[in-house]
Amino acid sequence: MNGRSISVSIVVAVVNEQGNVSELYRRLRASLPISDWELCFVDDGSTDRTVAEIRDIARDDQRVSLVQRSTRSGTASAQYAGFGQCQGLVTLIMDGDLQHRPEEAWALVEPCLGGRATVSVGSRYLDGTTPVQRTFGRALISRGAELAVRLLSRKARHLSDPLSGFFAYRSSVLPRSGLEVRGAKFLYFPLQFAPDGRVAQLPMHFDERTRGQSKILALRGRIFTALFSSLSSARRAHGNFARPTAFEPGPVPGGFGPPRRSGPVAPVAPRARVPGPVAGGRTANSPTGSVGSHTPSADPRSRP
Ligand SMILES: Nc1nc2c(ncn2[C@@H]2O[C@H](COP(=O)(O)OP(=O)(O)OP(=O)(O)O)[C@@H](O)[C@H]2O)c(=O)[nH]1
Ligand SMILES: [Mg+2]
Repeated sequence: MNGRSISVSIVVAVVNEQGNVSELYRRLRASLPISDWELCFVDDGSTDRTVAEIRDIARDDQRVSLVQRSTRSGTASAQYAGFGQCQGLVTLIMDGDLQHRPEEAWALVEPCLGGRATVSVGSRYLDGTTPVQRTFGRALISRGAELAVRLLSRKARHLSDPLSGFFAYRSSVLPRSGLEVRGAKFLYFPLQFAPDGRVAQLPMHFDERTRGQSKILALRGRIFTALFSSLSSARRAHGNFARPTAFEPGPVPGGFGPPRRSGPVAPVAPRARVPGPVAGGRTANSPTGSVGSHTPSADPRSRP
């Protein structure tokens, strides 16, 4: 982005997501209320038209970039590789299959950009979300995985959706290189590094995939190994790196609430409205909010 200051970097790991990447870009561009963002796709050897589509987008919009890796090395390491190429004050991680709504991206970014949270996590299980449709087997695996993560991670214990792949964090919380990132969930890295009480949760919709195929299904029994691998590498990384010294503002109003299956977790004040209409006639922050109100004086873009 040639030395321009960037508020938000959006990192999207993809494998064989043709059609989805173009629509994701279009919807993000239509819904983000700022223009100083960048979008980085990290592709691990797609065999369809995904890479060609991303190249077409990047040719027309310099804010879009592509990191190409030759082998499938897992979502978490792809997301960390993308983060390493980005410069934004806040980083947003989302999937490239449109199960995360681009129109809801800003709602996750805003608490971090406003300095009220270090990490903000999208949850599929708070009020205002659509129920996640799962087959019995898939639901059982998900609940087992959630339980395992809660038992093993003090940091993830209070999240209503500890397997979320839709989250934002202040980029200063993590080093941009040097961490060994493994497994399927990158969330545990910013979470591990974030000071206690600085994590917000927000309800997010989770849509059905309409194009391409789920890659997580191919993991089957290895999903647990992939999760433990992420958790243990995040814990090790945190132990090996000094706490970031970059600016971290005061506590998040409300911070964590207890884990709940319904209802907003943390208090409380209505979320700041995002200006402008977005695709499909929705507003970007249609679900109810769960973090405190915005402090106008804290303009993050003026911070170091
Ligand atoms: N770069 C990269 N991207 C991946 C890899 N595995 C999955 N992805 C991408 O990560 C995102 C999530 O993958 P999905 O297969 O949809 O997994 P999921 O959303 O956790 O699971 P579902 O609920 O079944 O969709 C998608 O954008 C995939 O294309 C990988 O090894 N490398
Ligand atoms: Mg998916």
